[in-house]
Amino acid sequence: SSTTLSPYKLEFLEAAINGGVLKFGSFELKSKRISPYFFNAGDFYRADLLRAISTAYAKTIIEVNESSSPVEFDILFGPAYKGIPLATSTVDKLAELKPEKYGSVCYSFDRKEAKDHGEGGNIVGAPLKGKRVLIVDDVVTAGTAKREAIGKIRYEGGIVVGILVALDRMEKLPAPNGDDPKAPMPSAIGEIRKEYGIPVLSILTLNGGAVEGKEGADCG
Ligand code: OMP
Repeated sequence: SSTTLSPYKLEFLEAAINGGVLKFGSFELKSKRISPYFFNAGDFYRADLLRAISTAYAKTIIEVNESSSPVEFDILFGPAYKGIPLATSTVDKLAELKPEKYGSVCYSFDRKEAKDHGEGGNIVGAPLKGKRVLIVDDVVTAGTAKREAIGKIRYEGGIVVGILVALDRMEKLPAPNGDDPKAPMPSAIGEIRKEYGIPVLSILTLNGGAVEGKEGADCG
């Protein structure tokens, strides 16, 4: 296919590859499937890389909210641990790019372990009760981590309005044990959309076949 990426998406892709965040080779996924690439959001630890990803998330949000199907939210939620710097840096970038619209959006994230002393609670940052929450995270493979985050947010009284990931890996759910591993399975992101009735947005969509180069070069 021949698609044109907008400049901010291209800059993000270049930063991810040059910074070693998006690696090519042979990697075992959480689902046990072997993939020709792996995207590790924990590797955006250098200032320029963090800036590249927060800019790409922020611009994706701005673009969606200027489209005919906006995803309005009060709080950007980054599931611990990798989601924490993603959510905090992205609200900062949103306020920089469009202060009149995003100057008062908030961030929050969950604790991995419940705290039973001090201020208590399982959430750090903005209280979720009654607020519209957009989850920001790395990738979706099976959707397990996203389901867990949705559960935690709803438990605190938050309203999950969508999920924003960096990379849509276009993963299919693994075939159940004993089934033909080649049987057609629904997409992991599609299942989340259906199950929760929320949009799942991504900066980039990466198709395994295309990355392996099986489709050949584009002409023209
Ligand atoms: P789900 O939310 O269950 O789909 O889990 C996705 C998780 O897979 C991520 O949060 C990572 O721990 C891991 N992962 C990546 O980070 N990058 C990839 O490219 C692929 C995976 C993976 O193992 O599938």
